Amino acid sequence: MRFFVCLLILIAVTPVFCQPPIPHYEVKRATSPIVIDGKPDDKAWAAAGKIELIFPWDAQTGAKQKTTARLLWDDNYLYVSYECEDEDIVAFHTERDDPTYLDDAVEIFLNPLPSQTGVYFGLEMNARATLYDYIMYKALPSDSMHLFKQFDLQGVKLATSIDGTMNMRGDKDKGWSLEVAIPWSNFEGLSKRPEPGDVWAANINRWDGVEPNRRMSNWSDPVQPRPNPHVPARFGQLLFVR
Ligand SMILES: [Ca+2]
Ligand SMILES: [Ca+2]
Repeated sequence: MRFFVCLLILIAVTPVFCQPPIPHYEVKRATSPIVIDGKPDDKAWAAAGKIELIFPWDAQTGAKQKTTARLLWDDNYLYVSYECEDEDIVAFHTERDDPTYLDDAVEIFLNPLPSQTGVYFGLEMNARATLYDYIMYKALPSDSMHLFKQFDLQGVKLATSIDGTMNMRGDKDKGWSLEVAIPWSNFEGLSKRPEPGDVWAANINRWDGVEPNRRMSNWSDPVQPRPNPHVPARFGQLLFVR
C-alpha cells in the first residue's frame, strides 16, 4: 500500500521537477542615450547581456532562425531590442492592434508584480513596427485568461530596421531588428518604477515564417504541448540592476 502511495506521489510531482529552469536576466541601466531607430547599435546596448531564444516545439516545421534580445532601463523607459536572422521577411499588418502575431513578429509579455499571475501586459510587434498591445487578465468563474486589446500603452517608441526585401518571397533576406522603449508610467497602479534589486517577470517570444511553415521561439520554455506563450507562471525573471 505504502509503495503505491509513494508511486502516486512520484507520478504527481515528477512533471514539475522535470520542467526546465526559469531563466534569469540582469537588466542594466542605460549609461548613454538610446535612439529608437530599429538599430540596436547605440553605445549603451554593448553593455547589455544577450538572450538567445530557444525552440520548444520540434513538431513545428518553420526554419529555426536565431533571435537575440537585450534589455536596458533608465528613469523613464524599459528598452528592449531584438535582432532576428531571417531569410524571408514577411509582414503585412499596419494598424494598431492588428493581429501582428500572424506576421514576422517579436513579443514581450511583462508582469510588473510577479507575486501574482492574474494580470500581465502584452506587446506583439511585427517587422513593420506595428504594435498590438493588450492586458491579459484572469477572470472568474473559470479563471480563464482574457485579452483586453482596447487597452493602449501610452508613449511607446517603436522602430524596425530591415536588411532585405519585405514581402518579396523569391529572394534571400538577411534579417531585421527592432527597438522599443516603454514608459514606466504605463504600469502605475500595478507597480512603481523599478529600483535596483526589484524583479519583474517576462517572456520574450518570436513568431517566424509563413503558414504552414511557422515557428515560435521563446526566452523561457512555456512547457506547453502546442505553441502557446501565455503561461505567466513560466515567465523568466528580470532583475533590475545599476
Ligand atoms: Ca521570416
Ligand atoms: Ca491595444
